[in-house]
Amino acid sequence: MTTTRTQVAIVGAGPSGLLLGQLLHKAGIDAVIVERVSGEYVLGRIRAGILEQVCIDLMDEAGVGARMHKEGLVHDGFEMLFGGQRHRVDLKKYSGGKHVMVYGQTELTHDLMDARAAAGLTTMYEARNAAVHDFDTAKPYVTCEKDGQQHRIDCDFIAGCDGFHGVCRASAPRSAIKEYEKVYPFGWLGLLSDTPPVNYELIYVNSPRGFALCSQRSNTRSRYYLQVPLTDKVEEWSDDAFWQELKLRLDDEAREKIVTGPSIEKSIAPLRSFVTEPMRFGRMFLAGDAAHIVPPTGAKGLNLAATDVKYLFDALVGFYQDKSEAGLDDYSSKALARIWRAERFSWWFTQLMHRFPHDEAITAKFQHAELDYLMHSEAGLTSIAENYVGLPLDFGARRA
Ligand code: RFL
Ligand code: PHB
Repeated sequence: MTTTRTQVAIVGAGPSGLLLGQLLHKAGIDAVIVERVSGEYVLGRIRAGILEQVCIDLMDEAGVGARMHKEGLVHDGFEMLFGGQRHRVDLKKYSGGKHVMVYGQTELTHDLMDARAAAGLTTMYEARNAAVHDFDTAKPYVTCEKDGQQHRIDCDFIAGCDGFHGVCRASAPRSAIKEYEKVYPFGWLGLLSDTPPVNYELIYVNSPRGFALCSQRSNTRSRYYLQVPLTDKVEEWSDDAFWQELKLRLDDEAREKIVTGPSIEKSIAPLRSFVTEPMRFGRMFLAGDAAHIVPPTGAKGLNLAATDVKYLFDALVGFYQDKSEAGLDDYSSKALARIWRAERFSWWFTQLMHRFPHDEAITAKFQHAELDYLMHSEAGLTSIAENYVGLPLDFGARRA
């Protein structure tokens, strides 16, 4: 058994863990990250694509924003297609000048990994059987195995950044935790291809055949999604079948313009809304997907993870630099207030855009009427835009 000591032991090297590690490093706080899989495996997961301003700002605060600003695509709006017609949501106009940025989770993770490696910071990849101990005391620790060797990491705090299937949330006492969950009766089949995007801005589609999304990673790389039944298997979907179905859900202009090509990646993601309360258990704090999941319709998952990290980082800085526990005490309630707002928006946007099994014909009519109202109302457009670009970090406080 080797024993090391650090201030913050972080479980999970996804975006949450890596961003927290980088921010702490910049503030002179020591952290060790323990990750179950390899770095290549983490980078191979194709996930989020849209960054809100708070996430962009955090990458800058962590000192890793240079490539993102060079390569990221600024989007001032997106389009909604329903009833054969496209309508634009002008994010800039309706959110007081804000925008979002197209920059894939893979790229963001890459930048954080590179910065961590360049600073010589410790990430234990392929660490098996991680376990968290004594977080109800002032001397918590993490254990794991790597290359047949047992490791123990003594720390002041544990950051549970280990995603939905991680060990941290699972180790919290059942009597102290409450979980809220909704599983949707469909999934998203995603396809990545080296073809130019069909449109500069994203197109969210409500069609009689189900939801579709035209997204992208760059000017030469597209990401498209189709709502599919949960029973579908990715192997059953040839590239040709995917393109054919996507075209059926688009409008004439997009159908004619779309450039198809071989997939680089294809996968089905289930859709879920999930929240854990609280997010603190003594000296263990959950952040990101370890504590909550949103359906991807509002592009909120990665951005919410980033704001959890911001709140946790500020709380840890308060502890180490100002000897104050106030931030740590407030972390859970502050993060959860923001999380529930994003959960509400993601759930609402999901039910507005998808076909649910056993829906009556009237449901599609209600959806169209709501979409039609939203696209022609200043209040409706403002509501969508301010939620999509991300509510300000002090949202509740400003209106209290
Ligand atoms: P992650 O990215 O899941 O990272 C957690 C890390 O913890 C590791 N881990 C462990 N390490 C050590 N010991 C253990 N016992 C461990 N158990 C797990 C894992 O290997 C992993 O590396 O969580 P994090 O960092 O909180 O980041 C959150 C984001 O990844 C997530 O919110 C988004 O990707 C959600 N999401 C999407 N969000 C969007 O905004 N737009 C999207 O299009 C989108 N697509 C997706 C998604 C999430 C998906 N998942 C989780 C199934 C598509 C998928 C398939
Ligand atoms: C993506 O590009 O993967 C993406 C974009 C917007 C969403 C969901 C996913 O709402």
